[in-house]
Amino acid sequence: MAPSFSEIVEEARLSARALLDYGDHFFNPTVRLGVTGLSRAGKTVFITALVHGLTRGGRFPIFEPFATGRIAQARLEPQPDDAVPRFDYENHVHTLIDERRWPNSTVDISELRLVIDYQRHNGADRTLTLDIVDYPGEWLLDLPLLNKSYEQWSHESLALSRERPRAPLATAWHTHLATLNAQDRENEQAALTAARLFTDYLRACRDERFALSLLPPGRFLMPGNLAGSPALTFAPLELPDGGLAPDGSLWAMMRRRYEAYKDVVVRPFFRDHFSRLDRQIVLVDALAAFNSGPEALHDLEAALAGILDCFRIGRSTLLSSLFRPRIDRILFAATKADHLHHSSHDRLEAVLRRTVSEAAARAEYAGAEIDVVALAAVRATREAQVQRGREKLPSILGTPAADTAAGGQDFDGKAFDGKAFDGETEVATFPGDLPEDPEELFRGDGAFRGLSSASAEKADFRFLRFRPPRLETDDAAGPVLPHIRLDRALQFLIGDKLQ
Ligand SMILES: Nc1nc2c(ncn2[C@@H]2O[C@H](COP(=O)(O)OP(=O)(O)OP(=O)(O)O)[C@@H](O)[C@H]2O)c(=O)[nH]1
Ligand SMILES: [Mg+2]
Repeated sequence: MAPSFSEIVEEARLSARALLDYGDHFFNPTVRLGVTGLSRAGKTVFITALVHGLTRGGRFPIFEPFATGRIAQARLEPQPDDAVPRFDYENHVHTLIDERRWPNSTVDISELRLVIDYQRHNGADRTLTLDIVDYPGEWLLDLPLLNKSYEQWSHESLALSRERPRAPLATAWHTHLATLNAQDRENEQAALTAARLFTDYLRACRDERFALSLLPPGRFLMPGNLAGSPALTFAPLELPDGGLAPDGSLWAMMRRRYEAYKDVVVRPFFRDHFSRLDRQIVLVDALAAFNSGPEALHDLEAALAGILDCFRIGRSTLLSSLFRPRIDRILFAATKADHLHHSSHDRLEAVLRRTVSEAAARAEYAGAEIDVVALAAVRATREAQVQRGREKLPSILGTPAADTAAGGQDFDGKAFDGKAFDGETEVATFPGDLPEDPEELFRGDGAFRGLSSASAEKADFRFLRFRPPRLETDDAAGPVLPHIRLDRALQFLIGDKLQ
């Protein structure tokens, strides 16, 4: 298909930007690191811990330039993009360390510049600028819309909403949909109601119990300053196969708005942010998906395939042979691994590896180097062996937050449900073992049950929400945040740039 005018203009702008960035790059090597993940995946905590560790001297034995003392210092500097909010680092550190609370949810893109002074292996002093860009994974999952017509998207979204476990959550929206005829005259009230019910359905899918991942358009759940605008007031319709939208019809109206969504939301994101990244870490809350059960895991798999597809889409656009999106390394990280005993970390990694590799194969992905890690940016727990009868159980100790609602089990097998935590007392929990064979998690035959298919007491895996750890403060430079494998992530993401 010949590229449309707007696509050509877009490409021209992209290439001008790439040249500009390239010039900059030459004198002052810069790595733009994208940090993304669906909402609550752990982006804010990850960036805060990473910057804290690099600037305050964290314990990073596997991050070679740091461990061998070649990094002289890392400091924050004003960021390059004036129109992007600054990542609120100082506040997040204060919340995490002084208040022992997790930072509040963030819904927008933000940026932070870190400058690293280091010594090359050959002894020369150099500087690497690391621009960290935090953006919602939901925006990334919107990119495939660029290649989809309204009709395609509508058809796919409807089909998905008729499958389990989504179908029961879509009842109200489907009922309204049945009263609409796509060929009728356009009608603002019908569009408003459809968009509202469709959004309610998306929100229900994201609910903790279901933890579904694949929910475009992303801005419906985080509208920001676009709330209520026509670009966000559309929904899928039941459409006849083939045929064209009659002028002035509801169908034409929905289609126009879908295209507007792509123009005002998706394209600018691609142009201004995505296409400029060099490296990418995708944070995945795989534990929340386990907690919900196999359907959530399959959904996550589809979302990861969608994400990998984005990197491919980026590479196959018109000018990509000249100005390829630069991402050459992608790290998929399962976050919050501190909810598991270390004996299960390798299993967590294996599950993610399986999920990503199937997704990569389906997306026929060949391009950037991909790796997988199970990590905890901030380790909120310690480990212990707890004797139960004759058995020694590999357990974790932590302080559950006072508002913890998720189910759990103590050592008498009693459910934690309904038990109030005071937010101060440490408890030992046995979160459940991940199965040795990752396939068990994906099978829907009840081999492994999550919360959406079993009550909290019957579910095979459940976790509590722990408060951030209490830290030793006898160190003159201030406390250091404990972590799990954050250094391995750093080594993969920027280790080669600090040779
Ligand atoms: N135990 C533990 N919990 C974590 C860790 N990282 C994140 N969490 C939990 O996950 C929640 C979400 O983390 P955030 O970093 O705010 O996630 P986010 O991706 O920035 O979320 P949004 O801004 O809402 O999109 C936190 O409130 C914590 O409860 C971690 O390393 N360990
Ligand atoms: Mg956040």
